[in-house]
Amino acid sequence: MAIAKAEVFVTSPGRNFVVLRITTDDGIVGLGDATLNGKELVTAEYLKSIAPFLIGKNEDNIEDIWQYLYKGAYWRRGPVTMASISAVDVALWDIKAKKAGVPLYDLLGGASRRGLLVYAHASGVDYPSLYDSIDGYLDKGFKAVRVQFALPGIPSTYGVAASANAKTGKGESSRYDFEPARRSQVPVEEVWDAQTYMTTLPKVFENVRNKYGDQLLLLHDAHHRMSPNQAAAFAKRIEPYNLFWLEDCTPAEENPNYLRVVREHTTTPLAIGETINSYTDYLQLIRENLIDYVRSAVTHTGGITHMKKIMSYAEFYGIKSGFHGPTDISPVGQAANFQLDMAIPNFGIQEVMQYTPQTLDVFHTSFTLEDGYVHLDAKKPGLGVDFDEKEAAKYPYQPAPLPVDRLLDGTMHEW
Ligand code: EZ4
Ligand code: CO
Repeated sequence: MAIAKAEVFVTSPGRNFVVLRITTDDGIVGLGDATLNGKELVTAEYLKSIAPFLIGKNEDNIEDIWQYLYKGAYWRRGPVTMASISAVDVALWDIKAKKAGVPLYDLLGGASRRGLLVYAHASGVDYPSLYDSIDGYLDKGFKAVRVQFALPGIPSTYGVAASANAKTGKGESSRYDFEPARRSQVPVEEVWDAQTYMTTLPKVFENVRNKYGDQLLLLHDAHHRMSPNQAAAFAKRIEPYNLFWLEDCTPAEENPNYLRVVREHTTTPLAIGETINSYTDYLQLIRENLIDYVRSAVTHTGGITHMKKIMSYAEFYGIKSGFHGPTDISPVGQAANFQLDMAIPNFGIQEVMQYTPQTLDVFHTSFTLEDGYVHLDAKKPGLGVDFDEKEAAKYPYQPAPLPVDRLLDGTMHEW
């Protein structure tokens, strides 16, 4: 009853992923995901540095190992540390559930729902391509879509699929090819203009609402691009279009009080947290009801152990989950999101994107998507994902930093 091996893999089947594989002395294998987009070699190195600490420890004592890695690090928190701790934590939960012969959510209190409401990424460079993209998801049964739209006069806009193929939103071509980081040594530079954005997007939501009616759940990601006051004005302006949420309307990671400004002016629901990685950053946001949805990924936030605590705290404030689930989280990490989603009472919605076929050759998943809901295989013990080491070795790491952003005059801005 001890951890015998902790191995780290970096693989790039379309984009880079960091996999931790823990093996017990009786041969049970658990998987964790430490992918941190653009910084994959850093978390891989962190995991290699703590791997020796794990050997010989009782794999059952997940909370103690978590505290050992968190308090024991001395240099607490931060994305690299928390993503690395998460990989260990998720791998240990995977092992515990496999030993019990149950899906992981069973150990977290059991299933609280039949399936997980998910949303997909629709986008367009113009109205025909946006409607094509939305129609593609509706044809597949999705009930919720995130809508992003290209800004006139701006060469590329966050969240808008870049290739002609991805414009259609149908079949294979629905793959959102903007996110797979553009592989280069140095970041791509993009341009941002809030004035253009704030005048373009309300019209887009109006048109989408008019075309698709009231039932479509409509989400949008502002990606930290507005000042607190701009965000307040924008969120107020789009109220008539009844968004499910407005994500990252302002970089409140810098100061949670930014959201107070927004809250004072609007009832548009607010989601934040994909760059937040610990409870300390959530305390004020939750206690003061400054948000409606917690947006962190399990993999970036210390794993299931830590995220479950954050969601329990959020529960007492009427705040729900909307875990980050882009393709820069591996299927292992996405499975960790799904397992926690199944168990918590305050589940809201789950983000999903289409993985490349190569990714699905490396990671064998067992979840299915039907009628806008993800279903987990109740017969599959643990996370429900297997890792093919040989297949992974075919795809060596390639540098792929995230883009950076500048205003029209060249000033650096949040991406
Ligand atoms: O920019 O995952 O809501 N989703 C997002 C993502 C993030 C990337 C960063 O790694 O904002 O597209
Ligand atoms: Co986002």
